[in-house]
Amino acid sequence: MVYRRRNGPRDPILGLNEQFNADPNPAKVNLGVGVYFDDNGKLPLLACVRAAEHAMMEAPTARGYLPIDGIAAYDAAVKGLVFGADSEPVKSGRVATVQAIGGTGGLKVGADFLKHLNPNAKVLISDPSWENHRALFTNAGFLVETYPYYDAAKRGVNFEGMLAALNAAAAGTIVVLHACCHNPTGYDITAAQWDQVVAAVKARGLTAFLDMAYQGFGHGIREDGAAIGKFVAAGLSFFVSTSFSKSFSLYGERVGALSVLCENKEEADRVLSQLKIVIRTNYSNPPIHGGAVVAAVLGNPELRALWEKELGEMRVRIKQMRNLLVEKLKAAGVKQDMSFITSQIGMFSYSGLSKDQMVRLRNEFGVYGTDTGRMCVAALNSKNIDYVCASIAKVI
Ligand code: PLP
Ligand code: TYF
Repeated sequence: MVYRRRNGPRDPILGLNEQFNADPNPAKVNLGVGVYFDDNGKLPLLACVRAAEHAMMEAPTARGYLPIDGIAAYDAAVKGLVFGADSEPVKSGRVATVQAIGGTGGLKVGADFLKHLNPNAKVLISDPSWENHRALFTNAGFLVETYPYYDAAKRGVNFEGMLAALNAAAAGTIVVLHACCHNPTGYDITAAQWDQVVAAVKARGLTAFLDMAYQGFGHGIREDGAAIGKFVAAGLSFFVSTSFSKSFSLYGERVGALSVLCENKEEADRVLSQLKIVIRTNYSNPPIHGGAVVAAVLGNPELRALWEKELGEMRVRIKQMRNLLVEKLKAAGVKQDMSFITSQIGMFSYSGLSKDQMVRLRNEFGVYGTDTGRMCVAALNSKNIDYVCASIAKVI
C-alpha cells in the first residue's frame, strides 16, 4: 500500500493532553481532558475496585471468551442502574443490554445498529457537544447536524432553540441527548424542560439516544437517571449508552454498555440478536476484566455501598471546587460575576473565556483547557486552585 494522504487531525482534547505532557513548565495544570483527579492531583483507584480485584486475585479464573453481549451479571447491573432494578422495563425483559468497550463503544454499537435500521436518518447532536459525537456518527455513515444548546449571552441553555429544532426534525431523526452533566458546557436542562423534550420526541417520532457518561456526578445516581424515567413513562423506545470510565475511575479498562428499550421482550430479543451481529463483526466479544470488576462491585451490597460513598465523595469534591473557584477568582481580582460556575453541573465548566485567553493561559501559565473555554473542574484541587485563579485573573 502507498499512502499519500496527509496526517489526520488530532482529537482536540486528547491532542491537548499530548501538548500538556510535553510542557516542561513545573507549575502546569491539566484542565483539558475530562478526568477526575483527587485532591492530591492523583487519578483515584477506588477502594471498591481494589476490594473486588483483590477477591478476584484470591480466586483466579481461566479466561475463556465472554458471550458476545458480555457478562450477564454486568448487563443486568447496567439495566438496574439505568432503568431501576425493580422498574417495569427491567422486570418485563424489554431492555436489550450489551457490554461495550467504554461509553464510546456503546455509542458506536448503537450507531451501527441504527444505520442498518434507518439508513437515511439524520443525527442531531447538541451545539456544542462532546467532540467525538459528530465524528462517531459521521463515521457510522450518518449526516450529522446540530440542535441549538448553549447560549453564551445567557450563560445557560437556549432551550427555545433546542425545542424548536426538535419540533422541526423529520420523523426518524436520531437525537443524541446528554442524560446528565452536559459535556462540554456543564449546563443541564431542567426536569420541566425534559418533559418538553420527551413530548417533542414522541410527537415527531424521533429516536432518542441518551448518552450517560457521568451518572452520579450531578445530583446522585438515581437523580441523574431521571430523564430516562421520563422517556419510559412516555412509552417511547430509545437508546442509552453507559460509561463507567468516570464513575468507577476505570478509564483504561473500557467499561461501558448499550441498552435499547423495546416495546416488549420479544422485540428486545430480536434487537439483542442484531446488536450481537454488530459486535461480532467488529471485535467479536468484549474483554473480561473491567466488566467483571464492575459486576462484582454492583452485585455485592457492601461493595456497592462503598462505591456509592466514593462516587458521592467525588461529586461533593467537584462542587467544593466550583465554590472555591468562584470565591478565589473574586479574591484574585476578577471583577465580572463568575457565580455561573456553581450553576453548572458535572465535571466541566464553560468558563466563557475566549480562545485567545485560553491560548494565553496555556502558553504563559501552563494552565490547559480547551480553546472553547472548557475547563475540567474535577482536575482542580486545594493545591493548584490558587495558581489557576491567579492565572485566569491575569488573562481576563
Ligand atoms: N460521552 C461523553 C459525553 C463523554 O464525555 C465521554 C467521555 O469520555 C464518553 C461518551 C466516552 O466514554 P468512554 O471513555 O467510556 O468511552
Ligand atoms: O471530553 C472529555 O474530555 C472526556 C475524555 O476523544 C475524552 O470525555 C475526550 C476526547 C476523546 C475521548 C475521551
